[in-house]
Amino acid sequence: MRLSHLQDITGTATRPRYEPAAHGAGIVHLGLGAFHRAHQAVMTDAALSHAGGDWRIIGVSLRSRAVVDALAPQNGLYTVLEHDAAGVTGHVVGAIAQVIAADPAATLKALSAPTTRIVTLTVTEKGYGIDRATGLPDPQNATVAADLEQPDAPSGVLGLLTAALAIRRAKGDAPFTVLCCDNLPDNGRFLQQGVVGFARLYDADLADWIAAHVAFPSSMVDRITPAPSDATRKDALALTGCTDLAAIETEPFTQWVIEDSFPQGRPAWEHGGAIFVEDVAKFEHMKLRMLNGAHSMLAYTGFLAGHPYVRDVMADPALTRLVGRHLDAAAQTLEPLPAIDFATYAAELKDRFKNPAIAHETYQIAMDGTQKLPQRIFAPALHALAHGQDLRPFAFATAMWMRYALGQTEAGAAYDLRDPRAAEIATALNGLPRDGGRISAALHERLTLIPDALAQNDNWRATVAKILSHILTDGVAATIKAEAKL
Ligand code: CS2
Repeated sequence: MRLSHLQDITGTATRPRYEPAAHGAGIVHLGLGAFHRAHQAVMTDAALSHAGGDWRIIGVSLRSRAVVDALAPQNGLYTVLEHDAAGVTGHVVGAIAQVIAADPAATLKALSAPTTRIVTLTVTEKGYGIDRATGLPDPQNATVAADLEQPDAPSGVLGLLTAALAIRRAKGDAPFTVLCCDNLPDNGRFLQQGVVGFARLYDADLADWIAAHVAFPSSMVDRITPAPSDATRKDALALTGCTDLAAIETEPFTQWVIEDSFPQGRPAWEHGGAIFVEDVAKFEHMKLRMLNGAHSMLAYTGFLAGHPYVRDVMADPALTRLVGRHLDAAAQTLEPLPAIDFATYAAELKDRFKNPAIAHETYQIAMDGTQKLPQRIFAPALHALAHGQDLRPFAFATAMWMRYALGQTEAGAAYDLRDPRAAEIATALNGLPRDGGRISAALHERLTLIPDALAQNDNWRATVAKILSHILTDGVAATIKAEAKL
C-alpha cells in the first residue's frame, strides 16, 4: 500500500503527534530536495507536534517534477530514516501540506497568500542568480534576465520573491519573513541584497520598501543527507509497512542556528533542536570552513583517489590524516565561539564523516565547486594569509579541485564537472599541456574565482602549482601519501 494516511503505518516508524489536516500552511519553501525534507521540515514537524500552529509547509520544486510526483499521491507524507552504526529508525513527517512543481504562477499565488508568513529556501548556492562578486542580481543569468523583462510573471527566486512582496505591499498585507537555508556566509544579508537589488532594477520605491520592511534572518543549517536510493525505499517499506517513493535517509545529527528575527511569528522550531541567537556569523564560519571545507577537500581528493563515498575516504588512514589537518587549519581561522570547543567539534565531524551507514557520494559533494570554494576554502585561506598561518591545507584542497577540473580520472575516464562555470573552466584550460604551473596559472588568472590577495601571493601560487605538478607527475595516491607525512 502506498503511504498516504498516518493510519496506514504498521511498522515501527514514529509519526506526528498532531493531525496534519488540522493545521493550515504558514510557510512556503522553495527547493524541495532531500536536504529540506531531512532538516527544516523535520524541525517544523517537531514544532507542530509540541506547540501546534498553522505552520505547515507548501513545498515548491522550481524545476523538477519528480519529488512532487512522489509526494502528491502521499498527501505530503514521507519517511525520514536515520542511519547510524547501530541501525536505522524511521519517522513519518506530516509537515508538508501541499506541493507545487515547476509552476511559477501557482508558486507566486502561494507566496502572495496572506497566510504565508515565512518563506524558506534551499535552492543551492547557484540557484539564486546573484553575482557573488557584486552581491547583486547576475545580469548574465538567463532566469534573472527573463524575470526582469516580465517582473509580473517571474519564474526565478529573485523574481518570485520580489513580485510576491510587491503584491502584498499593494494589497496592504504584511510581508513574509525570508529565511535562507543555503550554505552561504551571511545568507540573510546575501539574499536581502539580491532581492532589494532586483527590485531596484525596475521599481526603486518597492526596493526601498523591501529594504525597510522585510526581515531576512540568517541561518546556519547542518545535516548530512545523501541522495536517496532504492535501499532507502526498501528501508522505508520495512519501517512503515507502506511504499514510500519520497523517503529520504540522513544521519542522526541535526543543527539549525537561526537569527531570531521573525516579525510575523514563527514555528516553535526549538522543539526540533533549533537554536536562536542574535548573530549567526560565527556559527556559519565554523560550519562552512570546517565541515564544508573538509568535505570539499575530501570530495575532490577522494573522488580522484577512487573512493565513491565519504566513508571510504575515512577508511583510508592517509586521507583521514589530511581531513584532520584541514579541520585544524580551518579552526585556526575562526573567532572563538563561547561554549564551543573547535577540537571537540572537529572530532565529532570526523565521526560523522565515518558513519558507515551513510552512503554520501564524493561526486555529489564535488558538484558546483566554483560556487562552494570561495566560502569553504578561499575565505579561510585569506584569513590564514593575513595572520601568517599555514596556507598549505587550503592550497592542497585548491590543487585537488584543479586536478578535478580537468574532467578526467587517472584511468582516463571522463566525467561531467556539474558546475555552472564548467564551460568557462574548459575555455581557460583549452589547449594547455598537462603542466601544473600552466594549469594553475590559467585557473588563477582567467576565471575571477580565486581572490586577488591569494592569486597575487607568490607563496600561495607556488604551493598550489607545486602540489598540482606533483599530482600530475606522480599521481593522486602518491601525492596524498607524501602530503599526509608532512
Ligand atoms: C556538502 C553539504 O554537498 C556538499 O557540498 O558539503 O551538502 C553538507 O553535507 C551539508 O552542508 C551538511 O550539513
